[in-house]
Amino acid sequence: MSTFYVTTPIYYPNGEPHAGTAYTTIAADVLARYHRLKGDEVFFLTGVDEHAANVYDAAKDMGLSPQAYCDKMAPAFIKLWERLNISHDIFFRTTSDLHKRGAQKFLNVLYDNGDVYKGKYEGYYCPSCEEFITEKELTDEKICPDHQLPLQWLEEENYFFRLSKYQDRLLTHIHEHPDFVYPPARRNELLNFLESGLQDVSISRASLPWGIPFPFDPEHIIYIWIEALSNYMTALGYEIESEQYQTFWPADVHMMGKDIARFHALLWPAMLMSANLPLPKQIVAHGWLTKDGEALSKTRGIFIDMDMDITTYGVDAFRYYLLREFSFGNDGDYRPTRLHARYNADLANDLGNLLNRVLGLVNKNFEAIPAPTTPGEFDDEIKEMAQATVDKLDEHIKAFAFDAALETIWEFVRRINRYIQQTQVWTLAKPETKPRMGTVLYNSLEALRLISVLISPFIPETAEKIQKQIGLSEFDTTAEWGRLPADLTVSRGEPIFPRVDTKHQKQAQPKKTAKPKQQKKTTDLVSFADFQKLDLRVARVLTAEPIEGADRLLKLQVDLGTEKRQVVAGIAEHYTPETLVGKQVIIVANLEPATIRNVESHGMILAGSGDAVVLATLETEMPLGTQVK
Ligand code: ME8
Repeated sequence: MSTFYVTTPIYYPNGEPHAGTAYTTIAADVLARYHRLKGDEVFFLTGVDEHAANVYDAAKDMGLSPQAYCDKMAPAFIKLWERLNISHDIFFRTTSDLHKRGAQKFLNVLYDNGDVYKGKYEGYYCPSCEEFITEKELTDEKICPDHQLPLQWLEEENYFFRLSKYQDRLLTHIHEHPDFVYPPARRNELLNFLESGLQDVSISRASLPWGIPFPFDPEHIIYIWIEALSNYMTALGYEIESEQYQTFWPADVHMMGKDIARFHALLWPAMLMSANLPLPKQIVAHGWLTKDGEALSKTRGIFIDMDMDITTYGVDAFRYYLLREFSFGNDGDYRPTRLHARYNADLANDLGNLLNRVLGLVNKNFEAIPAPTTPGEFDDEIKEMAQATVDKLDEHIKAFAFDAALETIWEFVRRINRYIQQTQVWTLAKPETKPRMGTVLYNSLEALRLISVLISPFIPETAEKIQKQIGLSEFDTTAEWGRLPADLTVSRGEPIFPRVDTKHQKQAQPKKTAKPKQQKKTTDLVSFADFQKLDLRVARVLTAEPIEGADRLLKLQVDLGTEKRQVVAGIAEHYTPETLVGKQVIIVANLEPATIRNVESHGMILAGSGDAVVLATLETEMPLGTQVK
């Protein structure tokens, strides 16, 4: 069996965990769950980095001992990971004895191999980065470039690690392993940094009150980054070379933000080279989450209110949004309005409504899931697309392209919505077409089962809900077509993404375009500005019914994504109400309301109008509310 070992950074517990730390941890969770799905033996580590100076200071501010402070903070992380459905195998703390003994052993090995020596160090130090600032980075103001906080001048006798000795080997390794650092832009940055020359690093701090003592000189404390990085091995049982350590080291993926890529891609591998140990396979550094374009900052009060968003939309919507919206290697600006829009369009509409419609039709027409006895048009295409989706997903996950992975799954979701339309399955209830109806519904449910498997690493709660509603008693993880038994009793189906009405909804509505300037008109031509006044939107017909005493009219309820409307349409001679339900249409959304035969109409549906009347629609389905230009 293949193994897969993935880690997050161990976070400083000098404050509560926040959306940035959640982002990394959710991404690592997706990898862990995906590999479990594929049958790999997975180990997923997260934890806290407790011996930091910032932790010591925070404890002092609270009047607690550093250990008591850490004991108080660790549960806050565990609680958030539980809420976010993180499936870690270990929550590791660096104040554990297992870590302390392992870190000391590691240092002894570096020392025995001749890579640790004593020297004098002086320089400007940033207590927040826990790092000396290089000459190149130093400004006249002596401010940390990352934290914008004053630097401290430090002078002391330290132990040093011979990092410079490994410069060439590191260069060779990165050149020979193009996938070692992801994304490529970060790799290039590191190569540039490496080529400009590495200096030895100080790895001890004299007489600090908080930390792990040097094994061969207890007056010194091990520099936090040295012991912190070693956690990835000490947690596995490096100290006694346990079976777990032998099974999982080296790590497959160290996941982190771009701020700490250099420690992981240069310092950590150099230490492992010194200890003659195998290097982690990939260092994956994602971009920075910002809020309204600004860096998150406790001091400046810029933060993402994930608690509110999770309470409003649910954990899965939060996980989905983070991974679907941003390209993983790049920075991404968090916007609740976008979360709202994705919730409505992708989750509630594309996926939630699909499940509801299919379950509704099965319940109405069959006792249990019908057998697929009657193949027909589009079936083979659907099956082929299912397999192609599984394959593409694998490629995207290997490339850490979580957004593309989700888009690939959603292309399949939308294809199944179209399959329902193309087969007009709701019209097939007559005895002669019922076997075909059963087959289309079976295929749609099997597609939904497969979709639930593919989304399970990203939104595990939803995946389980879908399978339960389909009637599966145990979660079926097979990503292959044709597994669904034909006799299951499906449930009535609660909406898996109930409509959310919040203040975001208003903000989520597309901005009205600025009032265009008046232009001179000719009698036959309409100016572009006039045309722009039309607000044309994609909508879906929810219900359709005749209007008493008006043979040509139908009363429709349509869904625009952000709101529902009643519209009267003169299409009754050309469409029966049943064939309209579920169809995507284009509506003029800013038409003055009118009362037609005592029925209010809030918009107009576009249709080709000649001898026949044919509804205008888009070539493929698009999110509800999309503007048509
Ligand atoms: O650096 N956007 O811990 P830390 C995205 N203890 N990710 C963010 C983020 C943001 N705005 N802010 C933080 C440390 N992160 C060390 C690690 S590992 C051996 C030691 C995430 O609490 C991102 O993963 O400062 C970043 O790398 C990490 O939190 C830094 O966490």
